Amino acid sequence: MSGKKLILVLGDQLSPEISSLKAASREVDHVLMCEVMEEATYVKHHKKKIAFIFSAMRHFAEALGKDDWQVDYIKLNDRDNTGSIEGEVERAINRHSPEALLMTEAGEWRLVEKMRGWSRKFGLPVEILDDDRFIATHTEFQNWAADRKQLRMEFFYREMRRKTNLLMDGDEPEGGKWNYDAENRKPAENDLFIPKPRSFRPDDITKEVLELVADHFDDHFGELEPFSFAVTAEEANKALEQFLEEALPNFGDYQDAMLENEKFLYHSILSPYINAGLLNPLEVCKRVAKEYEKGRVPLNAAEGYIRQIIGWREYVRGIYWLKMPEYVKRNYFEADRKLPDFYWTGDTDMNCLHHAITQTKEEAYAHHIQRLMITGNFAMLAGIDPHEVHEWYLMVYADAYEWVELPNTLGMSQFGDGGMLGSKPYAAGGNYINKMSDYCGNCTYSVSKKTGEGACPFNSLYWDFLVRNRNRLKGNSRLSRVYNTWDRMDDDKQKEYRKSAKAFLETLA
Ligand code: FAD
Ligand code: DLZ
Ligand code: SF4
Repeated sequence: MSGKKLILVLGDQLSPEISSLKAASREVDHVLMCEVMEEATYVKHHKKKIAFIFSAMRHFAEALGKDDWQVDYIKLNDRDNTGSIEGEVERAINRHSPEALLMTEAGEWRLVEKMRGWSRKFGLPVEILDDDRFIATHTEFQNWAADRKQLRMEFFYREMRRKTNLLMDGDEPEGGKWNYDAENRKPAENDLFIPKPRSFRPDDITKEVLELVADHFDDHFGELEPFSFAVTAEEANKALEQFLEEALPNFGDYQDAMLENEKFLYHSILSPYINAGLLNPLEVCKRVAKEYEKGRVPLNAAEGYIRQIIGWREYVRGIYWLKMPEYVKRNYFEADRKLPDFYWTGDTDMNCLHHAITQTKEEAYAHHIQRLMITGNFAMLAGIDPHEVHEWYLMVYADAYEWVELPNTLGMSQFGDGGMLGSKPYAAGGNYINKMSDYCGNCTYSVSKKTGEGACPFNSLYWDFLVRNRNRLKGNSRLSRVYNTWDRMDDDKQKEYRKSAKAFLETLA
C-alpha cells in the first residue's frame, strides 16, 4: 500500500517495534492513539488498570512524538471525543484523508470483528498485520492443533523451545529434561527473605491521569492509590532487572506458595508490562536464559519462568483464537450460581479468599496460585456461573485482556471447556491450601474439621462438587482414585459432607 496512511495504535500495543509502526513511515503517515470510554467500560476495569493503560499510552505517544512521528493523541476528556475507537478512527479519517488504514491485529476478538468491517464502513483499504510480539502465529498454532485429540501445553511448549532455541543443548533440552516443575512445589516459610517488586513514583503525566480516573471511574472496583506501576519501557526494564537479580533465583522453588503477608513472593509482576507492550516477551526470556548461562540462577527457576511465557502464554492465546467466538459461552458443568458479593469487597470469614480478594482490590494483582487455587477453585466448587467468573477476572487484574484471561479462567480454572486446557479440574479442599500457604492458621474456620459448624467450607464443597458432577467427570481416569475414596466412605459421612455443603451454599444466596 502506498500513499498516506492512518496507523491506529491500541493501548496494549505500546512498543516502537509493533508491526504497524515497523511498516509505516514517520514522514508520511499519521499515528492515532485514543483514550475512550468504550474500552474502559465494556467491562468496568479496576481503577489502577485504567490509570496504568492511560498513563503508559500518554508516555508512549510522547516518546513517539520525540522520535519524529506525527501523533494524534485523544484524551478521554477531550471535548469532541466520541467515546469509541471506531468513532475516533472516523474523526481522524476526516482530519487527515488517509488513503489507507494500517494496524496490528487487536488482542481481543470483539475488536478484530469490528475492524474487519472498517474497509466497507470507511471506504478505505484496511491492512491488519500479525502481532509479531507473539512467538507462534495463528497458522502455526492451528497446524500444531490439527489432528491432535488433546491439545496439551507441554507438547506445544517443546515446539516453542525448539523454535526459540531457549535453554536448548543442540536438539535436546538443557539439563536433559523439558520441564522441572516437580521441583517447584515448595511451601514458603515465614522467615524467608522476600524482595519487594520495584515501584515507581508518579510523574506529572501519571498524576494528571490519576485525577482523570478518580473523576470518571469512581464506581469501578479497586483502589486507585497508591499507584506505583512502571508506565514506560525504561521503567519496566528496571522492574525486569530487579526481578532477575532478586527474585528469579527462587522463582521456581516457591512458584506455588502463598503467604498471608507477602502479596508478591518471588513472582515477577511483569505481566501488565509484557501484555501492554512495554516489555517484549521473547527478550524477557532471553534475559532469563542468560542469567542461567551465567550461573546466577538454577535451571528449575529459568526453565519454570520461560515455560510460563513461551509455553502457557503462547498456548492460551492459541486456544483463544482457535476456539472463539463460541468458547466464551462454554459452561461444561452448567453452573449458574451468582458470583458472591464478597468477590467485590473481600468481606468474608474465609481467610484465604479474604486475602486474595483484598490484595486484588489494592494492587490489581494476585499471583497465579491465588487466582487458580483460591478465587478460581472456590468459584468452581461453589458452582458459580463461569461467565460471571470470567468477567470478574477480566475487570480486576491489570494484566487482563480477553485473549489471555478467558482461557485461563473459563478453561484452566473453571473447567468450563470440559478439559481442553487441563486433564482434570483444578479442584482442591482445605488441605491443599493449608499445605501451600499460611492462611489457615488465622482463619475463623478449622481446616482440619471436615463437616459441621466451623469446618473449612472448601472441604465439604470439594466433595459436593465431585459428587454433583459425577456424570460429567466419571470417565476421567485421573479422578478414579478420588471417586473410589468417596465410594468407600460410609453413608453417614457422605451425608454429612453433602449437608454441610448445602448449608454453606445457602448462605451464599
Ligand atoms: P509470574 O508468576 O512471574 O510469571 C511470569 C510470566 O509468565 C507472567 O508475567 C506472564 O506473562 C506469564 N504467565 C504465567 N502464567 C501464565 C498463564 N497461565 N497464562 C499466560 N501467561 C502466563 N495472565 C495474564 O497475563 N492476564 C490475565 O488476565 C490472566 N488471567 C488469569 C486468570 C486465571 C483464573 C488464572 C488462573 C491465571 C491467569 N493469568 C493471567 C495467568 C497468571 O496468573 C498471570 O500471568 C500471572 O499471575 C502474572 O503475574 P506475574 O507477572 O507475577 O507472573
Ligand atoms: C484496556 C484498555 C483501556 C482501559 N482503555 C483503552 C483505551 O482507551 N484506548 C485503547 O486504545 N486501548 C485501551 N485499552 C486496551 C484495549 O482494550 C485493548 O487494545 C483491546 O482489549 C485489545 O486487546
Ligand atoms: Fe481457606 Fe479453609 Fe484455610 Fe480458612 S481454613 S483459610 S477457608 S482453606
